[in-house]
Amino acid sequence: NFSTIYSTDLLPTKNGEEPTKHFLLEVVNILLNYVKKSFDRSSKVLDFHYPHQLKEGLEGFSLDLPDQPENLEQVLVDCRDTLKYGVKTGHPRFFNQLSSGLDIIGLAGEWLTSAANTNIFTFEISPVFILMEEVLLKKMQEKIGWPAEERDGIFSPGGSISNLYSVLLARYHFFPEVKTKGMAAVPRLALFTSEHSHYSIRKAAAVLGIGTENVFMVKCDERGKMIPSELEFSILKAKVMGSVPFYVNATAGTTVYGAFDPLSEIADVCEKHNLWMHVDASWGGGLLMSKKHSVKLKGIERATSVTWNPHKMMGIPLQCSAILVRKKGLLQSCNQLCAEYLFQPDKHYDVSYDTGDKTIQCGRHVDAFKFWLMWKAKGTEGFEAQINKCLQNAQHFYNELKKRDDFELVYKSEPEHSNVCFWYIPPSLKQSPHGVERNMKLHEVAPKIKAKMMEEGTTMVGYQPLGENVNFFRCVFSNPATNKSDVDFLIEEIEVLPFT
Ligand code: ABU
Repeated sequence: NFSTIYSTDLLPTKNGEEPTKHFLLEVVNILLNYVKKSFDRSSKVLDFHYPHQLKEGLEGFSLDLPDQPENLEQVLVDCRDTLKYGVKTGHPRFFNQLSSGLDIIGLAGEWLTSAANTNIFTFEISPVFILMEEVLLKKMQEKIGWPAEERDGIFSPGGSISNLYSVLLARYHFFPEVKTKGMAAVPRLALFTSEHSHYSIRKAAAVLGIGTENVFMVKCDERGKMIPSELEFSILKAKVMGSVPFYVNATAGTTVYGAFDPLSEIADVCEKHNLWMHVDASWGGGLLMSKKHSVKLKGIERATSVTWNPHKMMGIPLQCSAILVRKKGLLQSCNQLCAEYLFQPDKHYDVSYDTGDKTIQCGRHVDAFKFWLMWKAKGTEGFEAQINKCLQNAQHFYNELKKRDDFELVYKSEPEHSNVCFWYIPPSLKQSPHGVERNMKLHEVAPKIKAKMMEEGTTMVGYQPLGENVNFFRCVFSNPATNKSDVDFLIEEIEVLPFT
């Protein structure tokens, strides 16, 4: 009975050990139930409620914060309800996001990390985690294929921040005076990324004072891959306009199509024009773990920096992202400010392990441990097997859609990554001639089906327009719990969900 117990009865209160144990065991029970439900195909992916319904409060679940403490019975109800009204991203039928899945070892790693509750800026307070981060960065850089003496890197809070680091480092590499003198000391810069690349490159240009107008969006082919001759054309155009090209982002696994830019050809262009080559492998980096699929990233070893998000294809619990750099010492010189209360140079150990000053943050969450623990538990082969399985699911889905006349694929070639993009063509549109009118109607189909899907809670898949293409579904597979039967379920569900 927790109704008479309050947080003040728990440790470190005297005699708090027993209530603490019972409370935490009850929390574990709630979580175990959630884990079981997440993998149970007869349970829903989500129990959807609109914002106003959640705000109004549901059956004893209120978001309001009290002045008086609530008892632990209520706290446990709040824990249960928070999970009940959330989205089960570990459910085998959740296809909505690039990051999904519920890995038990990863979960244990996250619990342990929270219990340790430390900051990974210095060896002083994170001795074990700092060394684990170093081990992981080394393994990832080995997969990329960089020589040991040139490698550097750091974990960061997500792919967008890792990409921001790459632009920051490239600018500092070419114009180191920017750190002290600011943009007044820098000419008008130009950077290049494909029209299918992630918006974080443009965001980095905005945040860093370069300006989004100085980001050249390079044309892609039908498959969403950057066209190297178009890159070269854009570089020459920028030069004619009086700008100074300095940075190219190539994408290994675009967000929507899952396309891989031709990295070797892009590297040739970068070499020719002396530009920094970054590879945003946030999504595609995981494929480096697979002997079968790593060939899709051929040329990544020629990049100067790489973003890789293990929280996507490798299934590490959010968040886990790394910026990897092939210029040892650059992160430190670019970002260090030597705060004396943290980074004392006269400590009694090798202070190069105080990695915090390489970053643009001060406090830093430990994202390394859960990743390290999962690698221990699965081995490289375990990651390889789960990634191969996800790509097999995508291939199966693509093959099934191809057979049906009520689905149309957005790009015709086979998936390279685990993204499959498609339109559902309802009976009412089957006979419509292709053209503006049909497109206008088709544009409304995916959002309507998605709304129904969320209300029913049976599955979740994303949609978006892209370029000339009206709204289409993007299905992605990153959850190793998903089987072919779940893929078949999605197809049937889209066909039977009534929408008007
Ligand atoms: N690039 C952030 C994640 C995007 C997605 O899950 O669709």
